[in-house]
Amino acid sequence: MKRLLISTLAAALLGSTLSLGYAQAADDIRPRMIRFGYGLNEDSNQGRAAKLLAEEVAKASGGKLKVRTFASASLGSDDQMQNALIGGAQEMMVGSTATLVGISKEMAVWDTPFLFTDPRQADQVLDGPVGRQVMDKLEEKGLVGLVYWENGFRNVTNSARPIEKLEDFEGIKLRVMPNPVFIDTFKRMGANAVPLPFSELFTALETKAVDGQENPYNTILSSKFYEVQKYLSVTNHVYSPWIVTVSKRWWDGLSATEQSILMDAAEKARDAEREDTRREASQALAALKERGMQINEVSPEEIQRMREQAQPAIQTVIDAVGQDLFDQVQAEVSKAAP
Ligand code: 2Q2
Repeated sequence: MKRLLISTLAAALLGSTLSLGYAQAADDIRPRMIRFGYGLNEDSNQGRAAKLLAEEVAKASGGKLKVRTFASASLGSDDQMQNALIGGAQEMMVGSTATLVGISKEMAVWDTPFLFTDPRQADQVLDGPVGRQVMDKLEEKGLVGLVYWENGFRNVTNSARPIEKLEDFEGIKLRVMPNPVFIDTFKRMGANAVPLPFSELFTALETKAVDGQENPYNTILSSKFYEVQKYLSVTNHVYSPWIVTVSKRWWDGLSATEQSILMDAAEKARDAEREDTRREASQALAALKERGMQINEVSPEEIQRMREQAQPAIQTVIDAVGQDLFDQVQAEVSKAAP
């Protein structure tokens, strides 16, 4: 009996040693250092969510998985980090979906001007099947998308004049994300659209290399654009998602347990981040006014004119993502109508 027990134990031990030799046991957690980069500073909605994600991962892994956060593009711009993930030199990041279109063209579907009218509508579509489908396209390019976070509705700031009507864009040197749809949209509005990575934006505004930019209230506040921009014009011309991505090369070597710890933490951080972002956005206009910005709401009639002017840029989206995906997203948006 005893001998039988011993030999069974020995066989079990041998079995597990052998299988460990080939692949990591599915429920294993190994000590790992995970570099998580992002572009905004620590004291931003992006920074707070990154910190929360790191805390959740530490908690769930008993401290074995250590997410080390790198703020302010200290690991590089969105583009540079994406390539580091693909090559396996960095594990994790959060950045704009709009900066991913050079790698995965389907991401451009979120660049459709005026696609969403309400953040909850965006949540439904992004977290639903079509959002997942677009995200899953990243895998063939060496990235794994975990979740979408909220960057938010974008608004225009500049140092030349308030944008009250379409014609006010004329000749404004406007920094845009390096993204064909954004470039096209703002050229059509009459602006001189200059693509630049976010990490170069503050300096470009400060030195007047560009006159303006467009980003959600939260970023205008946390990146202190109010120090170098006078006018904020409420256009809400597009809803910008952020996306948490990991290196596929690295992800494929994780155990199922490690993967689910990271996924759960990314989701928890997403829910908290969206709340935080919406709360902050609701108070941001007052805060920006206090800091000296001159704010104007663009009238619905002028928004309509801008919308019509931007309409042909939608063809740029369709050319990138295909009519099928474009239509599918439109259908999901109407289903999710607020
Ligand atoms: O204008 C931008 O580039 C921003 O909207 C994004 O927030 C920026 O790309 C961040 O993703 C930087 O990490």
